Amino acid sequence: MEKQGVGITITQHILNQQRKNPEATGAFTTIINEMIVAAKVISREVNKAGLVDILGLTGRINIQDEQVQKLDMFANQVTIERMQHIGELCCMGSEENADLIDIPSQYPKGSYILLFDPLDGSSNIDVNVSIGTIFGIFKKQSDEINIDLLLNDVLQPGIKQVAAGYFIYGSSTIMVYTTGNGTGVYGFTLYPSVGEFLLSHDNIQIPKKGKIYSVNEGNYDYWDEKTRALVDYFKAIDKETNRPYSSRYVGSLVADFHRNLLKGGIFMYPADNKDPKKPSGKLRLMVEANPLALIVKEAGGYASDGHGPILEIEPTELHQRTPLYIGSQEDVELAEAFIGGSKVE
Ligand code: FDP
Repeated sequence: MEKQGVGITITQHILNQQRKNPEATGAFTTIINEMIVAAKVISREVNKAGLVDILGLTGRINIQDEQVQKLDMFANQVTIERMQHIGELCCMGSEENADLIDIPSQYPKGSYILLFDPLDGSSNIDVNVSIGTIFGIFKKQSDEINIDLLLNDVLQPGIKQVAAGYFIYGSSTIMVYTTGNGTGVYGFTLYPSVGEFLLSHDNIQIPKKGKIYSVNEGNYDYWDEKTRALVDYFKAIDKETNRPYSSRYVGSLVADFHRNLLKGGIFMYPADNKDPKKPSGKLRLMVEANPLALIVKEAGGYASDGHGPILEIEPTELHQRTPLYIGSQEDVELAEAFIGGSKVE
């Protein structure tokens, strides 16, 4: 008989996953459901951004020394407001806030930590290119409740994330998530007519080797020789190794990552000497690299800082940056060989 329903909704999917884990308490379902509400609100604002006076800069500079755009602030505020009341979080960390965000005293606290980048790729807001929200969830390790003392619980290596995901606000709104531990990666598309995220990408697997490299090549002269040699390698003609690769770079991490996750290839934001304050490149470990690293690992790919797995980095600061090489396993291992110096062309 033909299916009359709308397909598998995200809530149905999470509940099914939860039932497979006898220890699951339902906390995760609550967290994800509320993230979805926040994302739907952000998606609505992104879609109407061209119509109202919400585009453009606020004139404020954020903790990362970058200009904050109005929609970034909106997305940050919506996420904090939606997530603070659910009773499952002990604190949050956002790319937009210098310090950890406490849960107001009128709400109960839980044992999970939510780290997020509310609007990644924000320099693309004004030009209708896809942007997104990235998030990772950790479980608190101690019994601490004082916000000033919770940082140690937050600074866990990415491999300890209990879940990670992202939303893309593009030609359609998509959510991709994993709960780690071999449970797989799933993608859902928001169907505006029913207002639900429906399963559209079941058990995503990234090809072992791709044909795309994604990097801001305008930084070429700021890179060291090993990084330049790697990019030169991808561009060189060689039939046997299927080169040259194609270059694709939107400049929105979520959008570039999502394309390569589905098609294969490598995204990189290498270390550079452009700004002495950011010797490890531009991307943040806790709110960008770690969540995407867990997703790519679950999809059969790999994420490295050029020397070893992103997921094993022991963080020392909430806003620390890291070089990032992420995507198809063989391509990222090749990048490591170049950056580590064992491969020279
Ligand atoms: P944005 O500054 O527009 O928010 O992390 C931020 C980020 O975008 C990533 O989404 C993107 O991959 C990268 O920076 C783009 O940086 P470049 O402009 O230096 O290429």
